Amino acid sequence: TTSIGPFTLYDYAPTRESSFRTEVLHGLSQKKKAIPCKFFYDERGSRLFDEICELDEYYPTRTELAILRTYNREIARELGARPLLIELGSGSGNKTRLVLDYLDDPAAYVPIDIAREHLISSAALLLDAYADRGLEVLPVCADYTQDFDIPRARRPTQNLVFYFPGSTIGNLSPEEAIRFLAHLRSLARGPCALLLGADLKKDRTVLELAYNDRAGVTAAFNLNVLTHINRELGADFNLDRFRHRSFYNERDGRIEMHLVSTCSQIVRVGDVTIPFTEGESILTEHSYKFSADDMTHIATRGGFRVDRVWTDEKSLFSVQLLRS
Ligand code: AVI
Repeated sequence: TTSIGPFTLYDYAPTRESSFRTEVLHGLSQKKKAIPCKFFYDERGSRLFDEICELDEYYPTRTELAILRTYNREIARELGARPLLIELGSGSGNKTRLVLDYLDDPAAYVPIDIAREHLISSAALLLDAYADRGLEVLPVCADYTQDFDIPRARRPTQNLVFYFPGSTIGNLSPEEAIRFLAHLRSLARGPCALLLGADLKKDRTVLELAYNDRAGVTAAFNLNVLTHINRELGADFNLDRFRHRSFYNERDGRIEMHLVSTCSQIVRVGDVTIPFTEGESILTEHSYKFSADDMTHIATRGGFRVDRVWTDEKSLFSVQLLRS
């Protein structure tokens, strides 16, 4: 742990550079090239993602917020007394207050994020906002899919609630999602709840528009991963020679985002050369969409059951409460 301002920071973050390079080169050397979607989020990528969340076409953020606003009291009641709220990938924390505000005497708030500066600054804002209620804030800098310990709150509690909004669970494969749920159970070392945002299956035109917005923000977000790699890994991707493509893969129930090479070309990443044929693509993201059955299946195999589901009028998005 290190002391930063008012916080004792629990720090489990790996040295980023080495894993970035290894994972990118591994992905680009596969027969079907891929880049893990977590590398979208450099500073510009995070800003572009925030812009995506404001787009007319991108319904998930807006809809999730509306569901939380409508059902916050009911959700809080379900979460019970003195919960320890552990947010996975807390980011800017704008979905945090909608839940925190209504909780019955929260024991503490534990934001977990890999982006250290972002984590500290949003934790400080939160600490300030809840100063009158004396909320304890215990930030943990970690990749939440990896191992870390849940810090002990000053006020002991048995009521552990993980909070994972935004349908980020959709960016994991079903197998990864199941392993992730099992991982949460082992972190909790006892019964726990998971408040989860999950995007729902729906008409493909609505889905495809959300990932192909007219203003081209999603395209810029997708292409930015190459700029990130150029800068950090000494690569020479030419952004004019790749184009954004995303579509709904009905069979697998997921949006796929790709970067398609518009010509045959050779790209260097440091001292490694990567050949591309014309039309060859790099898979940059999966975004799974869920039916009630999909979620039940994943929950059950991960050692949880679906206890409650809240949704909007059009059934675009859902907030689900899982219990172990
Ligand atoms: C972060 N994640 C849930 C977003 C999604 O919809 O899968 C990322 C995103 N990709 C393109 N637009 C938004």
